Amino acid sequence: TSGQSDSMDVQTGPQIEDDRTGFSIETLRRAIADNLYYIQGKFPEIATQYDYYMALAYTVRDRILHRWINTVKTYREQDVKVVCYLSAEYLPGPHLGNNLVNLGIYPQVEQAVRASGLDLNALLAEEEEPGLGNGGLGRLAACYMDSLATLEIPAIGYGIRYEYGIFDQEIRDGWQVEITDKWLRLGNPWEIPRPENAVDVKFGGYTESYTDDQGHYRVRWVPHQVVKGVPYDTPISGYRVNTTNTLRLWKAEAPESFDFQAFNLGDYYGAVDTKITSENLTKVLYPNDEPIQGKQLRLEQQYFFVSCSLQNLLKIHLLREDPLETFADKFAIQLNDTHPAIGIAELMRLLVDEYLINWEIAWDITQEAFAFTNHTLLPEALETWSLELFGRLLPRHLEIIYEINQRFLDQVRLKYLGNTDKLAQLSLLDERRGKRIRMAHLACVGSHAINGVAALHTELLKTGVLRDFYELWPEKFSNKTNGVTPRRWMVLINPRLTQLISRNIGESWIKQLDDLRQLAPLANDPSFCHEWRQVKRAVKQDLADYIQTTQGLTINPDSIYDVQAKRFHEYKRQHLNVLHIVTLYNRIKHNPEIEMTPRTFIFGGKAAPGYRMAKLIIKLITAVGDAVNQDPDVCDRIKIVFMPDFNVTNSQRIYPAADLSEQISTAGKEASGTGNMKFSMNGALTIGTLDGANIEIREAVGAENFYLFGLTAQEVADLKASSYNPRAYYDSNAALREALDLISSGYFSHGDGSLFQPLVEGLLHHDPYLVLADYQSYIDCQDSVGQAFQDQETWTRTAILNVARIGKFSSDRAIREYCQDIWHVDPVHIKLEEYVQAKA
Ligand code: B1H
Repeated sequence: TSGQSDSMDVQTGPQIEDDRTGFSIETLRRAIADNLYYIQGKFPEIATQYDYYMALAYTVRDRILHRWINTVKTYREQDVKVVCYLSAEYLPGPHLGNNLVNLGIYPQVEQAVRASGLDLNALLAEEEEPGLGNGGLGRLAACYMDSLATLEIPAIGYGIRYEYGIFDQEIRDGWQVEITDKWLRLGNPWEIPRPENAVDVKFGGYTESYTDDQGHYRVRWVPHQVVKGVPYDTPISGYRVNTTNTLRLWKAEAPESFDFQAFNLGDYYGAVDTKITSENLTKVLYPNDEPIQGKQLRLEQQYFFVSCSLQNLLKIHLLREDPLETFADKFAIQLNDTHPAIGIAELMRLLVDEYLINWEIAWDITQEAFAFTNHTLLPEALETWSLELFGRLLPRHLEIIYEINQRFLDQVRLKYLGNTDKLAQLSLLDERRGKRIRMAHLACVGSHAINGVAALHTELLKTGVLRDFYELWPEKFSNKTNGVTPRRWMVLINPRLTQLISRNIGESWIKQLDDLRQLAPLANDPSFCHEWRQVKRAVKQDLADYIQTTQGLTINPDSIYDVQAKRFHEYKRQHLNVLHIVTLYNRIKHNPEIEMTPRTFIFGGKAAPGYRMAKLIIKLITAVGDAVNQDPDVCDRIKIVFMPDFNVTNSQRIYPAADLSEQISTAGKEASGTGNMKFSMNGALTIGTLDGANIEIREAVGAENFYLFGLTAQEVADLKASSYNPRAYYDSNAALREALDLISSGYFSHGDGSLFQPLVEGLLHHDPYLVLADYQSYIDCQDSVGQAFQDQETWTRTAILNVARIGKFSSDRAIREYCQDIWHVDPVHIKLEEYVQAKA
């Protein structure tokens, strides 16, 4: 497709410029005023900034709707193949700014807002982001939705409309406190409810068999409860194309009929009760990143949104008057980890029980339709459900899983005659530890494609958790290294850098990120390097101003901004970073005159509310900060900042300002990481281990432009196998010993030597993530970072080369690979019908 004519469509717009589609500054200004009056019901004298935000949001939404309707219409008419992304989490971030970028109307809107006597940045700041995810997995889904639309791929994202998303984090007395996220409190201008497309979802009860008219044996599921799923649609616009895909999120409600039944029986409270318990289903997101919580409500959420989505797909398919046999030619369903893997059993149930298709045909359709992405190797994150709980909630699905398993194991038996170990290892049922269903096994058996999210991760899947499946079906496996969208993570959040780049190499890189390569020769151009440094300096000043206003802390924009921003988890090793800080602090205390490159250590991230060690690490960071930031001996050579409530909105201030990106997980533990890519795109250098996508980033930018330290995944495995003794590192390393002793002594906890004991004792006696083993290598590497920063010219050159070579990590590249290798879908160009015609 030609990008040229696409943008022409957008720029020219319809012939008739009316208040709902026009792009001129005057039309936009009038539309905002109109929406303030007719949507918010306010006049300027009493309107708040939020009212104006809403008026503007609706103004932008109107312009999107026109494209959205054309998109849906085109998909319907052209009978195209559609990607269906099933994910329990989405972290799209604030919509307004992103839509302005993608529609190409940022400058016009800025002026229209100014003409209304307002400031666009102030209005953008009013938006509450939908925090419908925990971390990388949910954000990846959002980046993929952006790339799908930008590449003009027909796609629907299905998920859950949690009423309360990920909690807001506050820091009180240095500890994390969780605050309920009431993101819908003031309304959501980006969603359109579609109650007419509601579907029923069954739970509990029992199954019974019957013989149909033709004498076929059939099964019927008699549920104990029915919940209604109501879809709420949000438009996802592509960059400078008309394609606008749908993010369809399901809300649980009580079916009306149930209320009436109970009411007629005089059980008014019972009826209200049904309503309450139904609505509980989509009330709140489970806030655990990685370790899954095997709670009944969580399984209910998973089944609820998957059943709604698959029923919806079948309805669309039949509306198009396509025969069921062609279902997999029209839909490619991607499972974002195992959270929606129950979809495999649900599609079988719908086809076999409800649409009366025979098992073999239904199974072919299912396997052809589904594909599965694994996102973690951590054993505590591998989903299993007890047979007891599962059978009570989904009795029919349990039978279907037994049937799938029996047929699968029959096949395995033929291949591995007499090998009962193989059968036990591959089975969908884990017979040890009290009979559990292995969701990853269900996902593998029911899918035609299985992928990991970075090269190392995929290799470890093939030799580790999924090795038996790899041996059985090597052709199903492939790697799809993650990517992030440069529209949000460069253009939107770093306008200064964007302008500098585009002024020098044009704008093609925004859609073809590999074009950033044209920057490489400019790394040797002193005036370009000078401008680059000015941009970085200005962005660092912005963050310093923000930290000054929000926390009253002064930081030095000429210091190294050394940033670790991600969920708190022991495997991500924020405590290794702290050991470095305490080591530097000890050096200063021993020798106050010591030469040291000034550093500002910036942390951000949430801990799961029940994860005590992660919360203690947050407390340690703030405690060390309290001591070090005050200490006159330090003379501002070290500053520690904890930025509360790390979410998409707040992260957007952080990535552009970083000099150094901390990617220091224990090798083999971080499946990919995506923050690593966002930092690099904005010109930070990485200090990291050979883990996840770090390895590929290092290959892309060049080993000489990347700060590598630590054990390899193989060395980690070997060391753990040979009875690792962390205490030996403590005994033999004076600086390490001193750092740990200072923490134990109560120096950072008002003399309370017990506070950080669990942390220090854990490191000395278990240290499952090899913090002590990697300590010295990390310190040495950090020393060379400190040295290198002294030479600003070389540092800048390295930063430019990082950006010039980061093209691979665009989510556009990742999505193109999924389209070619797994989904077999093609772009569909959306032409913009004239508005008047479209309405008629
Ligand atoms: C990732 C999760 C995850 N992997 C369970 N697994 C969850 C697992 O609520 N739960 O139960 C929630 C999240 N998240 C992350 O996925 C990886 O750790 C990152 O390395 C990776 O970059 C990201 C996207 O692939």
